[in-house]
Amino acid sequence: FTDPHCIGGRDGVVHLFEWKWNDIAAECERFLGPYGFCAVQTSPANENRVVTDPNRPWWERYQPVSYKLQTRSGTEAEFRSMVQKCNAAGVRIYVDVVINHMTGAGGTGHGTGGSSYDANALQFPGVPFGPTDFNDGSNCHTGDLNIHNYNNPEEVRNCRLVSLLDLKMGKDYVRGKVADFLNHLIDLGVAGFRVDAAKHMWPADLVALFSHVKNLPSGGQPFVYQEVIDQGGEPIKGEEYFATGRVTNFKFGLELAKVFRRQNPMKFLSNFGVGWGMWATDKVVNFIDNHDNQRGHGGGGGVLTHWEPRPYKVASAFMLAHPYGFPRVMSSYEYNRANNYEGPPHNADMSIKSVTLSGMTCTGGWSCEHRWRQIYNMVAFRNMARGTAVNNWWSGSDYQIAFSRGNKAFIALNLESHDINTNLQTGLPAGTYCDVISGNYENGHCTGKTVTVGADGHAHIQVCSSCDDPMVAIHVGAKV
Ligand code: LM2
Ligand code: CA
Repeated sequence: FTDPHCIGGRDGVVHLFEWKWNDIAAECERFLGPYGFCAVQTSPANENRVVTDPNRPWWERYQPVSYKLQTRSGTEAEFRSMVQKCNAAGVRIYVDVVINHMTGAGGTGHGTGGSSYDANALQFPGVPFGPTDFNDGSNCHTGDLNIHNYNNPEEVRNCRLVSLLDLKMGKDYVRGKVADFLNHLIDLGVAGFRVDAAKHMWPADLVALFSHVKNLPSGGQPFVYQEVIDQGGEPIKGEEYFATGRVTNFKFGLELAKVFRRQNPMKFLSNFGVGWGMWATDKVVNFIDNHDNQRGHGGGGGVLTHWEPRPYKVASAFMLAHPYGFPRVMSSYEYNRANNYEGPPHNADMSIKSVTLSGMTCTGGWSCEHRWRQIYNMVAFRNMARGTAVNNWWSGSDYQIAFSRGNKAFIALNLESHDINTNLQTGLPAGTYCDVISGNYENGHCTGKTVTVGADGHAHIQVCSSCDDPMVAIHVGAKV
């Protein structure tokens, strides 16, 4: 479950949060394929509760009503067509699957696919699930059935997360329905799953569930990465979930936020990864921020986000330049930060607005961090450097570092108040290279600065200190 099934030497997934299936299909063909992204993480694809108070928040998609593939992102036919087009463009699709629970307790209504639900009587006829398919007072002992104490693993797994009706994943019937849903997605061409709220399910139940999930048509188990918020200090540990795939590495973004906010010297990154007490490289999915913690939900706060573009770009460039783990790039939309429930850009009828473009940049409220040059060019850098280690580590002072990836790529980063202005070993063959931070490499030409590497691999490296993007990155795929 740990193989991301990337095609053609690609690496890394972008979370196109709340995008419509048709827009993702277009993005795979016009951008993600050509620019070397391995995969897209979609928002949940199955029917969810229509929440109107507040009006259509992003988090309604974390309240399933059935496993019908009908949401504000589109229909099953649109989903199927997206997967086909993305696969044809060499881009994999991973779906965010919400399988720990159904809607919040209380209330009745309809889902985005027209199925009814009764959260008072625990009835979800669209599946169907009924009262005996949910955990209750027999195995959750908190009285109100909600989770209060994260130091009690039994409570965290058998009781309700923020009142969400908790599925009895220990029951064959429930597992069967969830396995059917996952197998249906695989039949449609999906290559992997982000398992929502994995911490709230028993690892053994996930092993039993995934024993019923089929292999991909192209061979091998689907890629599985499990949302386990383990920032230390609680009894539930991410490593309990390794039997069914990778785990989302929450320490990664917290540690890099401290470094790139200048609260912990950048030069200490020389042994970043396992050396910092994090899990093995093939057990993690790394990210600077995600859709939850960028708005203070899910372990929230403290991380860098697109709202702080300068350190965010430097942190993202480091994530993509460094070989540790499988990286996930967040692609956000703008919202009123005082109303962190706000859903994606929408039309008057609350349907999701299509993503619009002006040149390379997204418009209409879509932030599209994955289309920021300093980020997408580092995806190409990472692909070029695949299979190489960190070499030629240099640190000039606390907040100035540089390193190469074998003889394929080289990066220098500067958060001091003085420039880097020195001769460094780049590890690269002699030649003139395009700095892919300040410009693009197009048809053999560079629209930004260039760096000239001599026969001995050395180059004069100049990295500004007070500029917008205090870094320089070169690789063998962008030689002038
Ligand atoms: C996740 N990962 O493990 C998701 O990344 C996260 O976004 C989900 O919570 C969570 N697990 C459950 O799937 C979000 C959001 C919550 C929201 C839930 C359900 O962070 O705030 O809860 O989705 O929509 C909302 C209300 C909450 C209410 C609950 C049930 O904010 O106040 O609880 O619905 O009605 C009474
Ligand atoms: Ca549970």
